[in-house]
Amino acid sequence: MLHGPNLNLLGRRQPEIYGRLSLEQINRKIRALAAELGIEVDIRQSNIEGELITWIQEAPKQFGAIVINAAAYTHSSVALRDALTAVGIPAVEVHISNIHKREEFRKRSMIAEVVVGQIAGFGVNSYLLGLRAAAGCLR
Ligand code: CA2
Repeated sequence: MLHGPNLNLLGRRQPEIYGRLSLEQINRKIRALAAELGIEVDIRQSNIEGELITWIQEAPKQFGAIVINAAAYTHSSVALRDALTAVGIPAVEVHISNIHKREEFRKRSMIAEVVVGQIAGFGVNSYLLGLRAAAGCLR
């Protein structure tokens, strides 16, 4: 489970868009669901594009699927798209907000075409739905 830039600020600003839960509170819900589903989850957050890319590249050694909220890199990063394409394990794109009913620049996802599917607009539940979707992709 990868959280991209600025998601460490969750719960502190813009609660009308991103909710009131902190990233740690969201992570607790993710871990609880993983336990319920009987799967292992490793959760990481980075504000650095290259670090996310390194984690994606290393993922197949340890993990069967990736769930990613690439945050603002969603809209800009060819490098993240290339990394997700290169690794060859299924990835699920998640967003807390519905990026399709916000500013024009958020409607374009650079990674949408290389992931299995996208879940957006369900608040913290986007992560939980994403985890269920990824669990369904595990072999
Ligand atoms: O809706 C989402 O999950 C986003 O990926 C969140 C990103 C945004 O750039 C995407 O367009 C949609 C922003 C994450 C930043 O989160 C903040 C949280 C609290 C205060 C400020 C930013």
